[in-house]
Amino acid sequence: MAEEVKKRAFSGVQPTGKVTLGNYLGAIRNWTPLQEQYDCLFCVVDLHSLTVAQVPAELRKNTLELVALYIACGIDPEKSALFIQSHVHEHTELAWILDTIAYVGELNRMTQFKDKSRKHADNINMGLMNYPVLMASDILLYQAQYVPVGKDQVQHVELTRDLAERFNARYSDTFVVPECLLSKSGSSIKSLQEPTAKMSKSDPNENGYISLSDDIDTIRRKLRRAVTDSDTDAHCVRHSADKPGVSNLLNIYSLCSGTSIAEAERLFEGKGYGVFKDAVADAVISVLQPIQAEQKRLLGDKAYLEAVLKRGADKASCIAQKTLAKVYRKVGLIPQIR
Ligand code: ATP
Ligand code: LTN
Repeated sequence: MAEEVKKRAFSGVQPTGKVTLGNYLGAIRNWTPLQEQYDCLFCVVDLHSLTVAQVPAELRKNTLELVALYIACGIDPEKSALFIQSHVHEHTELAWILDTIAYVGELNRMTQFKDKSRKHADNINMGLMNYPVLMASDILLYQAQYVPVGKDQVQHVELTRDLAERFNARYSDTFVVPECLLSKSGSSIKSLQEPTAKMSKSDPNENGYISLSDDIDTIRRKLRRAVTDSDTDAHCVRHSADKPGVSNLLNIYSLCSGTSIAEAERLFEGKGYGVFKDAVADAVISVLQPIQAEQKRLLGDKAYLEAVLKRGADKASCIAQKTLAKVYRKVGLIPQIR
């Protein structure tokens, strides 16, 4: 009997700074269940990180820590390909071809490019502008149908779709046109200090985010300090648009404890923000503690991590080579005789 061909899913996180609870609840956590259904590739996108200035030794450390974190969060290297983007050179090669069909105007309009240009006004480099094209290359190289990401990446996936369709129209059907997979409540976790902005690992205010490596005391302190809303019913734990701070905490509580928002509202009725924030901290700690312990254990076993990365890159390369060869042929490049 012919083996059923599984659809593919691809995603990645940059090894910059500290991975946040937003990255976990919005992206990484949602990857694990996909492994049962799809042929998954999960990548540490180190080349993307270079678009903002990095300290080389820190980048190396962050990259390995992120690999260990993926596994600690439930990515199973037996089921999914786990690899580092720079280990598969086809990513940058395909990005060049896609560059030739991407318009400066559309890249200029990308929200993340505009945000990062504002934040790093002294370093608005070509890589920063090209970032979404490299991301499109990551996805299209593997003919991935699904891309599980947080809300802030939807625009980039839409550009990826546009590039795939443009290439297919110009050179005949080549790429699978991918779709975003968004989790319902985790797709946009907000800053603890500014609950209308997303929780971001590059936030200069460390109290705005919970890092996956924060210890118990830090997690409690940050959640106690979280901005709640100053309204008349100041102690009413309720999810609503006029209470962005409390709603964000309720979201986090619900995702970490498995309790529905409505149930949580009932649970904390009349209890006040202090009790509620402590309960959110307990829920977050119960999720993060086992992940931290497992990540630490894995980082002590470099040989295992290296073997995982080698296997992951070998599997990814096999697929990437096929797609790139097809693309080179379609655009009219002559294959090298070997
Ligand atoms: P930076 O702050 O440097 O822009 P980041 O925190 O956005 O980084 P990325 O590596 O760019 O982190 O994102 C990794 C994944 O995490 C993406 O899928 C992104 O959509 C998701 N993500 C990031 N922040 C959040 C958030 N606050 N809520 C939900 N998902 C998020
Ligand atoms: N831009 C993404 C990271 C990223 C990515 C990808 C996500 C790079 N390449 C491919 C999904 C698929 C971000 O989260 N900032």
